[in-house]
Amino acid sequence: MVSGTVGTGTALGAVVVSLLAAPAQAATTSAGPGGDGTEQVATAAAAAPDDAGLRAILRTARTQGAPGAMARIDDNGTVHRLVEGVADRATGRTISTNDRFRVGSITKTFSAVVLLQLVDEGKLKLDKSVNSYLPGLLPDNGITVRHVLNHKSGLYDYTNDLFARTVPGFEAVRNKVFSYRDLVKLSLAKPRTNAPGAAYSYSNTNFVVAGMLIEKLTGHGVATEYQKRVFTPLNLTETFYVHPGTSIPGRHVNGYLRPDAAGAALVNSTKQTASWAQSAGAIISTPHDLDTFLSALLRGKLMSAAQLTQMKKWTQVNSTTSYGLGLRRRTLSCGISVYGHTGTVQGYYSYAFTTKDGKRSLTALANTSNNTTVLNTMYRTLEPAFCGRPATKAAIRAATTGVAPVERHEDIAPGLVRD
Ligand code: REY
Repeated sequence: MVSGTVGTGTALGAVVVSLLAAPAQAATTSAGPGGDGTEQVATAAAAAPDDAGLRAILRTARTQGAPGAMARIDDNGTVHRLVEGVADRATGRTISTNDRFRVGSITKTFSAVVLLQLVDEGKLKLDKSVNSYLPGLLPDNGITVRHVLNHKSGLYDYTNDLFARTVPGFEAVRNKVFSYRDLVKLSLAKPRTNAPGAAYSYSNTNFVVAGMLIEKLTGHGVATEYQKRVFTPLNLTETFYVHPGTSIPGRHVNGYLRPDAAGAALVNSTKQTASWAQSAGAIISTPHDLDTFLSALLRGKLMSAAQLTQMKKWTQVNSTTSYGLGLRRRTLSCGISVYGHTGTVQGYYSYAFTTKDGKRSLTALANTSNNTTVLNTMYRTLEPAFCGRPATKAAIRAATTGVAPVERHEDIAPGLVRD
């Protein structure tokens, strides 16, 4: 079943209406009106979201093994909701964009926001050693808070080993409660990937350290700080941090983990402590709340302009992706850059991104994981959401049939992704 677009059409005005005839327009830079050579960014000349293209991608994700897939776009007051398939295989209940789900590493953006607020309050300095706040925690005083937030610490990602075998790895931790120190210890048992600051290497360990910093500097667990600093001020009533609870409160999407063995039945992975992830990946939310969160972040509502500038100091990850501080930037085929994060927890692949001005946001979810094909399909939701209808027939074919070039999911360390 598929729900239609809700809302009153584009709110972007006459300029955009004329652009719709020529899809996939990017924001452009042009000379100032007085011909004085002043550079001005033209007002949001983004093409309208391509609902049909988005729907086709969600359908593809289903044919590739996701029981359900959904997307919500909040476009300057106009809401687009698209759903395909089921939230629950046992009952057959259709997935809904109002359903809650595990957001995985989108949690990292929340953790970074809390730490940058603490910088604003003068309680933390980005370029100070982590060990100056948590004495003796790390083996190298050269690892700074910034290195942790931009994945340049060199701290090994302990999840590589925990989930080397997908279902046994998951079953071994699904009811386990780890302390942050347990997780750091697992990481430090392995050689570091690089010297502090020398290279980008995505690692959950970094955001476990971020959680420890939050706890140390505030005297509270991360649940309290997320609630006080982000969930409550933005009225994110559908967003939760229940660790070490195992259930998703209220109406939610079930997660279905794909085993490594070809053809084996999906494993219902909805219930788990997510203790292996905590401040790196244990938040539960909805598309509405994630869109609201990212929009507020990019509009500068969650920290000072100075800290948002720090958050947007980019390290190039690959040709289309850069990483800031707990924030990812993707540049799309139409030239638009979008800001947000991706997330993977057992049974859930999620994408949440917004435009530079926070005016258009997308959250997309498929309720399976350990399925690289589905992951790459979901990656393609960004194009119809932010670039609009593809300009050529070849691009339309690519968007709907899965022949577009796929990239490795850069959030997961190399050993983890299996086809
Ligand atoms: C952990 C493994 C993924 C997931 C991870 N997630 O690090 C963080 C993120 C929080 O980036 C699991 N894969 C899967 C395997 C592969 O078990 N053997 O796909 O569900 O969101």
